Amino acid sequence: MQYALTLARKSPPKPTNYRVGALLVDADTNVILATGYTLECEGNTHAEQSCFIKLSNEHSISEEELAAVLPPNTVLYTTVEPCFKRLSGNSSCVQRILGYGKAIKTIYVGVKEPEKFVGENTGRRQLEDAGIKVMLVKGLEKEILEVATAGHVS
Ligand code: HJL
Ligand code: ZN
Repeated sequence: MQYALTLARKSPPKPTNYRVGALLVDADTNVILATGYTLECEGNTHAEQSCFIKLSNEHSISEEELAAVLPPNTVLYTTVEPCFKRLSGNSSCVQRILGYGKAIKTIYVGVKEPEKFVGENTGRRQLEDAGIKVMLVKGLEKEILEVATAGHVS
């Protein structure tokens, strides 16, 4: 989670989103499969989405095919819980993750999403209903939120 926070700090501040850092890890070997931060990849990209895009590109497959190359014990670390809805109307990271079936087994989350943009994030429930574990990691909330909201007007 410390590393995810370091990644979040690389994201350019933008008043209408959160600056988030994320990584995909093979929990069996502790190998980092991909890292990402908000707006890292081209376009209006989220941190988790950037991980998915970068790893798919590495394997020369489409983002939708990613599950095929994920190890059996893949976990996702993200400073802010995966979005369930986006003001921009782009597909949410929860939808993307659900699209991979149970390829991602556990998601470690640094903070729940503040209710500023899209109200209560109901994504956790959807993920858990699909058999994906969502674990809140305590201890870095203050730093994560400071980084996430840098550049916000209020
Ligand atoms: C997560 C990110 C990111 C957010 N959440 N988990 N990772 N930026 O990289 C969630 C927030 C959306 C806004 C605006 N932020 O980003 O709800 O413009 O950023 O599609 O709803 O939507 P867009
Ligand atoms: Zn997202």
